[in-house]
Amino acid sequence: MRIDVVTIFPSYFDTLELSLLGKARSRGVLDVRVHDLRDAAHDRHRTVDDTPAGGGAGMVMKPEPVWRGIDDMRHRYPGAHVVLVTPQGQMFNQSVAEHLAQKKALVFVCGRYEGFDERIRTYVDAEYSIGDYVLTGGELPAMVIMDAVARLVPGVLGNEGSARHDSHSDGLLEFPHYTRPAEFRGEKVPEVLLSGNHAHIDKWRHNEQLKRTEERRPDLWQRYMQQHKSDN
Ligand code: 9D3
Repeated sequence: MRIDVVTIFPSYFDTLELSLLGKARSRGVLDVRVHDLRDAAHDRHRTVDDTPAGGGAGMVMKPEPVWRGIDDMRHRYPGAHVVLVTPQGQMFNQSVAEHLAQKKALVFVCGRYEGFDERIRTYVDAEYSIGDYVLTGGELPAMVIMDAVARLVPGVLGNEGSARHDSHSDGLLEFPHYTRPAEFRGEKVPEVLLSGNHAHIDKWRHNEQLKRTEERRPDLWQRYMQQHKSDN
């Protein structure tokens, strides 16, 4: 998979080398390139922002450099899926991650200031937010999305099985995990997990998933119950 990022803070992305993305990059499974949006600004001061039309506080990302940045990416990768990262976007979640993981080339355009000039939305394929809280820019959200997407790309994770067993991929939270010692400060590992009876263990884990999801995530629980109405 090829991922391009357009940002006015390229150095934010230096830490990618340390993550699983770094390993995937060194193995050649993933090719991530970060571009400075200011390179697409053609004035002497490399201006990427301007005052809001109609007045008001803050600054707005100018359309020309952002458009040039996107256009440049589209020329290099004609099939690229261009994503604008903004608080107004569709909520990013695991199904979006699975959708994006099918793409051969992704471009993330990160915003700063109050946001993009509205006219730039004509030139992108999708727009995502990572949640209802206020951050300072789109860089961290782009990294969050990249991490969630990249680990679904075959060959990125060492263990190909673990991506498929995610909580959220079946719509339930994970069952509780334990390791040695069998007793820690008076708390025992549930006996069933030491029994060696795998049918029994699977049943226990699924039941724990259901209990935990009902208790902590009524929203997920409702959806799961809707989808599994006729199961028994
Ligand atoms: C006070 C009005 N704000 C809109 C909610 C302005 C504003 C706040 C923060 C405009 C841009 C930003 C920077 N945030 C992002 O670019 C961003 C973001 C976020 O803040 N939260 C969750 N997901 C995302 S994706 C991009």
